[in-house]
Amino acid sequence: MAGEPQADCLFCKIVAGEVPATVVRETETTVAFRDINPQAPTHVLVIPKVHYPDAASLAAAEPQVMADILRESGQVAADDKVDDKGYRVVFNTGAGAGQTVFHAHLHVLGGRGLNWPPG
Ligand code: D5M
Repeated sequence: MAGEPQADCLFCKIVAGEVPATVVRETETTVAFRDINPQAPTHVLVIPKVHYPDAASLAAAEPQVMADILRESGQVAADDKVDDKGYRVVFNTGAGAGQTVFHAHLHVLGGRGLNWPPG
């Protein structure tokens, strides 16, 4: 059922504590942990505890959780002290945009200069 943990989902396993992760923040609805393959000095993923495959489906079903994720991204940037120089938040959506894990997640990238447009 939508929102329920999926047995084959890596990020559901991180939420459940079945796969280790470097967790930096946790709330009732979200978990934030360091990306295993960082693309910047700060590279943290903020995910909902509930399972939705991408940002749009999460926002449609649970808009408050989406707001929680966005608030948490700001806290991550502040905690890592990258908020003053600028940072980027990204939801890759669909394989064509580079999404590889189909549990919604917001990338928080900072600590270096970031080009626009992204690759
Ligand atoms: O981003 C998926 C991201 O998930 C990618 O940057 C690597 C990261 N990843 C994959 N496995 C792990 C574990 N086990 N811990 C932490 N980070 C992980 P996407 O937008 O789907 O390409």
